[in-house]
Amino acid sequence: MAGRGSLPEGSLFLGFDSSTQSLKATVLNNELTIVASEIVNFDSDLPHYKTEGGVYRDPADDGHIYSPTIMWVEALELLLEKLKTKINFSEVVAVSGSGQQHGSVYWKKGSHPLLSSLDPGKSLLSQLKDAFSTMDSPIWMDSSTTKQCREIENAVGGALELAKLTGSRAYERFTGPQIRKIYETTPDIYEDTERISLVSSFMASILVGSYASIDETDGAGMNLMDINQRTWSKTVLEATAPGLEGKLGNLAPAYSVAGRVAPYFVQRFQFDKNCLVIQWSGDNPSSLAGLTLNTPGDLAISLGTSDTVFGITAEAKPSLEGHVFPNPVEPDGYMVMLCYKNGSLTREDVRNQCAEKSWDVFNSYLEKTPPLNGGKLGFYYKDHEILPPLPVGFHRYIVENFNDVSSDNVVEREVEEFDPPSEVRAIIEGQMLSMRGHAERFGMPNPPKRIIATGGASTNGSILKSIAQIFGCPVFTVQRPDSASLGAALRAAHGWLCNAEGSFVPISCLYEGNLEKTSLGSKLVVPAGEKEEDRELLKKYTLLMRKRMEIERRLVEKIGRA
Ligand code: ADP
Ligand code: XUL
Repeated sequence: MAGRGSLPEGSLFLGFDSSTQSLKATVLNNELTIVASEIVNFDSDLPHYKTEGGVYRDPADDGHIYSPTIMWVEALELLLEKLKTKINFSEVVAVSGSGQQHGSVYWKKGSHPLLSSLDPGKSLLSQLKDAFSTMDSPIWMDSSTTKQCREIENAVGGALELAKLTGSRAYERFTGPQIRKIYETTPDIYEDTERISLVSSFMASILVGSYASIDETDGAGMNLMDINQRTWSKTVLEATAPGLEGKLGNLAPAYSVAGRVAPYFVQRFQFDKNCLVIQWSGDNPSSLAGLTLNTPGDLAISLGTSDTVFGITAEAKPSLEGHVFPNPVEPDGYMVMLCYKNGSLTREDVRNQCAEKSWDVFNSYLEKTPPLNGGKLGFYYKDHEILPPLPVGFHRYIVENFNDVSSDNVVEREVEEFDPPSEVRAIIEGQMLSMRGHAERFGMPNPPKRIIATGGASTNGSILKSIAQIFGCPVFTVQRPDSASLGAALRAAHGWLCNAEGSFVPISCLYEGNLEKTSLGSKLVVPAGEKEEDRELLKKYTLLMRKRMEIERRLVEKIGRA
């Protein structure tokens, strides 16, 4: 067996990430080096579901966005099939995973016996297709529950009270409001549900062949968990739907064991029968683990389907903006996070409209336009935005006189359109200015000591350059942009070690003093500008950021979701 911090020779740790557009896997060996990775893209590998970006948009219900639950099951089978040509599953000693946060799955009454006696001679798909009380899983992109959000907030004494209790005010995508909508609009489905899983605990349930607990970190994305006690809050449960606690099961820390892998996977894929399944958690929390984010001055920016900004903190200080979740790799600390819906898909739209559907052209436009974009400020909401709560729409302004930093005369005028290169710069600068403004307002480090960028768009050096200029700090990346599945593999190792030691062990024990030799080390990609002209530029960005926050506030007052 392993001594403290060491993992058994020849062992593998498998991490999944069930995200919006794909299911990914990363495999680490006992030296924490990546030995394999694989992906199933929902649209292209499972075209029969006819999803776009992994989701369905309901034309009859504005903001209702969901995914077919069973697609995630089929994706898991396909990914395991692909992966078995690359690794020997019998060497895997622990598996974990991450899921897109907030999305939920509704197990039909009587499904547990089905789940716990899967026949290895048959596909998962054929056996689980009738196990759900609804085939549609609401996901994080959904914004159709504003009414339920207000109902829940009012029932507990207001938005701030709910934030203090659960770590966040009510958000449309959070699972509690989603459950309440199902209870209110389709009570028969609610009634017919014996267990509600998150995407994370759903996938863990399949792997252990029994209902897995919701982990405390992803559980904090439901508006149902007491953030200080890490137990379900009776007050909010009552405000959400009757009889809910029984449908949720227990909570568990993210580093605890969900169970041993089910016989189905032992017989069909030759997993070892002692292989542990460590609780799955959310994708952002798993990224936090994968980026080895453990310094309060560091900030992570994830540019995936959603854009998120997150960091760690010792104390929970929830407010009306942003989210507080338990740190997934520590028993006491917290992670703080901001989330944007208009991330990569909205950038892709602008790229397709203005830059010949090519990231190279997009980047050449970014490079040929000057920083600050001549004061052109854009707000691009292809989907109803989360932060700020604004509806679909593009808004463009030109800010004048901001070159004189001391001027009180900084005014903006609204315009219809920008030329294509300016549009490209405006969507990038706009998002980074918004992140900086909101991060400061939420009490995140200002300026950060460094930013670690991750997610699909973090491979884009031109975007990273803008981040460094706007935040005024160095930008780092890790070896691979899919830090969520990497983090899940690392969490699998962490959970395995905690289990072997019989008590909690800090995750840093796995890599301390050795990080650069593993696949987890980060590298500097854009240094902070140290010249006088860089400092001048930063001051101007600060001014533009304030202006942007002011325009945004007015937009929210005028057209925001109440
Ligand atoms: P998910 O949230 O599904 O895990 P990913 O982190 O895999 O998403 O990111 C996928 C996104 O990355 C795609 O939608 C794509 O727009 C974006 N992307 C990929 N390459 C680039 C690039 N060079 N520049 C900007 N964005 C990119
Ligand atoms: C976080 C959020 C998104 C999803 C995307 O609150 O809604 O980042 O986790 O997968």
